[in-house]
Amino acid sequence: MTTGPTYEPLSVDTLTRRLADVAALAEHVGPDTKTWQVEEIGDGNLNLVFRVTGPNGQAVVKQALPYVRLVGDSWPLPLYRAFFEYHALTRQAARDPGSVPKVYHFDEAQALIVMEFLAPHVILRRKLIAGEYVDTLAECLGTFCARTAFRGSALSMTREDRKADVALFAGNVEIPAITEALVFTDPYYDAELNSHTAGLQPVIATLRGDVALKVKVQQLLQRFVSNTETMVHGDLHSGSIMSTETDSRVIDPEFVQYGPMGFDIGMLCANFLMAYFSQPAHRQDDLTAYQDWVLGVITDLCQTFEAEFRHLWQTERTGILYPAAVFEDQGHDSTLACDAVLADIWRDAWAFCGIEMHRRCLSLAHNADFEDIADTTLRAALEARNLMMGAALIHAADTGLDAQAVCAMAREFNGKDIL
Ligand code: SR1
Ligand code: MG
Repeated sequence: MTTGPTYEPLSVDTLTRRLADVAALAEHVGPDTKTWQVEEIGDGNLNLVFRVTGPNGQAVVKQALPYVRLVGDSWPLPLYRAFFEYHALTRQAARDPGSVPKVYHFDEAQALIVMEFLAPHVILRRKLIAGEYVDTLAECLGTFCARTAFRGSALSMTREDRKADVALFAGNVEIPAITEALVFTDPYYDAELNSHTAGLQPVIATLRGDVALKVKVQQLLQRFVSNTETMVHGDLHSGSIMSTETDSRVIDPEFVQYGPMGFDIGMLCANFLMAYFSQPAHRQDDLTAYQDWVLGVITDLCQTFEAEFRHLWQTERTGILYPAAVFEDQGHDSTLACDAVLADIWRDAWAFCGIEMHRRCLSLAHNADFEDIADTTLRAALEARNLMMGAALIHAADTGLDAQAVCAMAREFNGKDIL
């Protein structure tokens, strides 16, 4: 029996029977379904994720649930997110080959994707909490962010492809709506699903009392909902990255939409900054060395992004924007134009970064970097540094900040006793 047209969530007990006829799964796991072992390995907020193991190898089966797993069926969520994730994965694979898991099979009615099981990769957030080093992390992620930003934009795409894609992904309404609420809005008022560590009230009062800050955050939300510069991953945190000691891949693009080019890299930097600020609770030995390494990842990530973006600007600028006819064909260097585009990207990125640093401590869906800290007094002290640096970033984002300046700010906040 293959999957039927009526959606039904899989379980460990039903998966083998229901997916027995999916040739792509049998090919990667093994033809004899009696040998298949199925485990549910999902630890995310939204979906079912199974690992299927057999004599030929392993595969992942990811299936959307019709509600937010973290909250339950009181928060319904469209199954169509699997459709958008599938289409995002195909585009990311084309724009940055090897950066995302290979897709073996997609079933729209069952909202499921069968894909490559990444081994021995583990979720990057776990490595950062454990103090593990990952070689080439900045290079993999900086390249991914630059290539997907550039190749998904009007700097590169044809008019036809771009209009079709913007229209396609505009159908992903409810999933980006989570970001509009949880990331951009809820941290700045007493929203029902919010939670925070005891002791943070004075910091929260400072943030919510800062009207200029709230204006800037709403301006960024305006850009997030109105600016269709490129196809963004939409949820690029350290739980959306899987790494070994030497390799990193990006997973889970169900929050995909067309949005600002600075969004993904900004969110990513925020997650490294939160890893940085939370380290004192996770280790004493090698604390300084590991924190230095995390900040080094941020500077290398931004440097790689910028170098790859400039390279693509020179070699692949075949879209609607900044045509060679206006610059090179008249003997004019377009570097100034590239500088201006990058300046806008960084202006947005550092502000998105600050907002992500706020939401992971103040609204729903906190991150394990802080949540795993059992001593709530220590957790509040570390979160306070993170929250106040987030505010400083949002305020300073339009002053021409670069990664070095951001890392210098992080060192300064890391030495503060805010509470
Ligand atoms: C209700 S979903 C909460 C969070 O989980 C996802 O990974 C996104 O980060 C979202 O904001
Ligand atoms: Mg996710």
